[in-house]
Amino acid sequence: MNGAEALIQTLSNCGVEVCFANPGTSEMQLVAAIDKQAGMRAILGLFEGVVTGAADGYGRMADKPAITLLHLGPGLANGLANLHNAKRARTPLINIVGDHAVDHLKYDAPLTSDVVGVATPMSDWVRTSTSPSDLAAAGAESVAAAYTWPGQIATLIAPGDHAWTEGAEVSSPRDLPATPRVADSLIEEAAALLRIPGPAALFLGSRALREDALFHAGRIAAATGARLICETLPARMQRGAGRVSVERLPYFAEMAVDHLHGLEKMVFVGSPPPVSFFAYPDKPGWLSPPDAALCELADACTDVKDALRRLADALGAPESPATVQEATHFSYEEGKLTTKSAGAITAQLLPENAIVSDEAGTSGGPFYNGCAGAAQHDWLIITGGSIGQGLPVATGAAVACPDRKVLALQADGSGMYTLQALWTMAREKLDVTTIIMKNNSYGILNIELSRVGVVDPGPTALSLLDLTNPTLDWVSLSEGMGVPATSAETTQQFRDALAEALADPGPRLIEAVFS
Ligand SMILES: Cc1ncc(C[n+]2csc(CCOP(=O)(O)OP(=O)(O)O)c2C)c(N)n1
Repeated sequence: MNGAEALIQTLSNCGVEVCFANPGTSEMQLVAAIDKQAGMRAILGLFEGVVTGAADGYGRMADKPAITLLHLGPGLANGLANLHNAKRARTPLINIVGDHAVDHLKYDAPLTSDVVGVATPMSDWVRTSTSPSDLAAAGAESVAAAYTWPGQIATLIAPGDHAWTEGAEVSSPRDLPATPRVADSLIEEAAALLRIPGPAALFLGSRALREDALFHAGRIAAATGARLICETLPARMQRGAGRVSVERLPYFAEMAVDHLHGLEKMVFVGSPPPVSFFAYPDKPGWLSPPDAALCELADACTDVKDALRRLADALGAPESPATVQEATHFSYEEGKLTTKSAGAITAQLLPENAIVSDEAGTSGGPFYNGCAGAAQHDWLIITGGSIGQGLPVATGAAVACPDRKVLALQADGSGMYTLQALWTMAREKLDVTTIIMKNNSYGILNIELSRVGVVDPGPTALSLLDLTNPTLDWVSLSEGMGVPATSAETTQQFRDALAEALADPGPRLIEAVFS
């Protein structure tokens, strides 16, 4: 067995089942090894941002790592922006990055680069294999690193000669690291704070937004009257009618400050105190009320469900949670399609147990708000603010959950970063319905331009925020990659197109043109 075969067998023995790949010459042994490995599904992405974003979507939904297979420093570099999002999402994920054979590095051949240097900023764990027999051992360690609660980015660099040399052995799975639990003293501190009368909030993030953890947050709300608020960009949020509902902190700093205004006590579970996304002249960066008492009970790397359950019990909370979401009645005006009507129609038609990948940009509000009281679903958001996440994450989520409908709510500008994901959806016959929010603009940047204080911007500045001349034709782009597509300008057209797409188990795209 060569090193590549030992590595892939080891990863498979550790439970890894999916490889998202965009390989090159230095990864050919690994490609051959994956070919021989029963139980390892290999999926090609036509750009590395698709590969890493798909592994992120898979990890968020499967709660286990997929591997990516990437080509030396440049291939990894192409995938970094979505690894940034995955790192922010605390997704379990393993990158296998090929490199030149060790003896070849001295020649400084064209693809030579500092792979560790490229990997480090967007990885939690980086390791280069030191010998042919070490490659599989490093693979087993990478799995344990990726599973470090709630998830980490592990990057393993595999020199070509370590992959091709015979005589390697499979390495056994490592023990997974234990999940830290919050100390009793902190639970008591948080309970004491919440017992003091006055406006309070539980501020939730990361795994605290899963249904089982939210249940205990709802119990705490029932016992104390505390509001439940969550981070602006959660990795995965379980919501819909019958689940404990949470207020999501607004994006813009001044709105966020208003949202939290008047709170005297805040307890943080799965999230640090929130800060504004960017700094602006004369606007706050720190969003919590200056006089509020802040208690950081449990960070994202601790067992937040356990912390919420123990806090609820310490408070003598009832078994029935507060703030349980009621089913909503959806209404909208017929006629020209707007984000409001499209959001309501989407909420109305949302299938039970759907997964929504939300990179809808400025069009997204009515979809998110509309779906609050819709059928139960998982909502995945762009965690790190690095656009180009939406379609790849939808791809990976569909691979992880083949029995669930995936909806990609995709702003047009962000969609263009990684639209090759449509091809992977078509090739793998993934059950993803994409809705393109066609506003022909970098809409948010038009808003930000005035918020940072630019007055009277000139035509050159505006042209940098505009997506016309030429206008993008998403129906052609999609069909060119094998995904059937249609355009909708009215509520009737949109409703018909969405109903048809949701009834089809394969990929579809709807270009929603808003008035
Ligand atoms: C990797 C990356 N590059 C650039 C940006 C800056 N940026 C933020 S939003 C945006 C455009 C968003 O336009 P679109 O996706 O069409 O959504 P809209 O604002 O129109 O709703 C850009 C370029 C970013 N956040 N991430």
